[in-house]
Amino acid sequence: MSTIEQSALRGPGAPVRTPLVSVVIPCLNEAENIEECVRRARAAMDGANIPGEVVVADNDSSDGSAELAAAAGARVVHEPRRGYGSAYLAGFGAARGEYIVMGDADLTYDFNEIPRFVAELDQGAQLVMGDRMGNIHPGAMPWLHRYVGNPVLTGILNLFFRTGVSDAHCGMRGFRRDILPILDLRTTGMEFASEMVIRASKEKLDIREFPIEYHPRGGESKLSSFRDGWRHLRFLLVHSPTHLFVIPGTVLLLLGALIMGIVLSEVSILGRVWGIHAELAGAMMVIGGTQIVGLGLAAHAYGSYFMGERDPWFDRMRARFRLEHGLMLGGVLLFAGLIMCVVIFIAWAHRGFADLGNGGAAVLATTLVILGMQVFFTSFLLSILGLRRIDNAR
Ligand SMILES: Nc1nc2c(ncn2[C@@H]2O[C@H](COP(=O)(O)OP(=O)(O)OP(=O)(O)O)[C@@H](O)[C@H]2O)c(=O)[nH]1
Ligand SMILES: [Mg+2]
Repeated sequence: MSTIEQSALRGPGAPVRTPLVSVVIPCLNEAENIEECVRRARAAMDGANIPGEVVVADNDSSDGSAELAAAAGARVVHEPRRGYGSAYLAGFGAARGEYIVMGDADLTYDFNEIPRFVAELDQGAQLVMGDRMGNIHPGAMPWLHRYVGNPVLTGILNLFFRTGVSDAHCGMRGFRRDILPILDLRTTGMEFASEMVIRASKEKLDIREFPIEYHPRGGESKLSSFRDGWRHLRFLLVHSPTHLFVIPGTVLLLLGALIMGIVLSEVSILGRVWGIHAELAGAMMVIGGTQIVGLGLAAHAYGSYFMGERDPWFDRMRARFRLEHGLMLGGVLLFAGLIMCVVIFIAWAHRGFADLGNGGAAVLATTLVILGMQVFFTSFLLSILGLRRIDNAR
């Protein structure tokens, strides 16, 4: 029996101690729309016989939105700290329903969809996302958001985190309230929308979606294209050290090594043998790439050891490589570089300290010395980051 049916069976006179659904609406100066939003949310639940409440999380509105929401029948919670995420966190904290349905206070979302979200949750979904992309009404979303911001940011989010969600910024969603401790949401701004999807996906929750309509907004938009777009992008990058550091660093390192190999083997490419300038560029890429990969490993270690993140890739690395492997590799590179320096010096002495040669070997020798130091000391850093682990002898 569905939870709606169970609740309906309690009958109109029976006391319903906890509402089944809390519709939570974040609100910042939405006097033009908030009453109608509350009324529509209420009507949708009453019409479907869903016991529920409407919670408006007011972000210190100065236009009387909070009073209007309360007069329309909402329970109002006040959150003085500005931001879409802050408002939602306050609203979630006050919600009492088993399910929470989220929607903006601007009449862009159709609250008649509430029963569909509830039905999906009843059937076992833990997070249900609306997908606006095929049903955007004229004037509802600016061109820049429709064709650039939303698809690009959703594309990056899915590339990094493989959530499979079609419209990661859709503000109408439903979820079971008991997933909140699992999600452990923290962000305060618009990036809250991304955080929720990424956390749910990382925790392998049952995420479902269905198409909904998106209507033109009443009142003034609170979204700032570039500031909020950047907040989303920044969130995606700092939560994926693999894409921020490890992949770009590895590509740079391999490309640099290839260029150095071409120069040192003196093969003719593009009609000429490459010289010391190409080798310097290659060396710069190898050194920079190694540094970036090292930072990525440290970021993975931080996430895994200090943030308690599940990180199968890093766990596999840790199982395969111990501190001593890194020290050995660093030591070998350092030793090879130093030996080359000595050889160059002896050859120079043999020439009576006159001609130092074209410098090609010296660039390789210094690159090896720098790499050796980077690998040696980064290995120690990774080991230090893991000191608090029980199996900390790695
Ligand atoms: N941006 C923002 N929104 C807030 C804040 N506090 C509450 N909100 C509410 O969060 C919801 C989302 O803001 P919107 O301006 O609708 O942003 P959006 O839906 O991405 O953009 P539009 O398509 O223009 O509506 C609205 O209901 C706001 O009233 C805040 O500090 N900043
Ligand atoms: Mg909106």
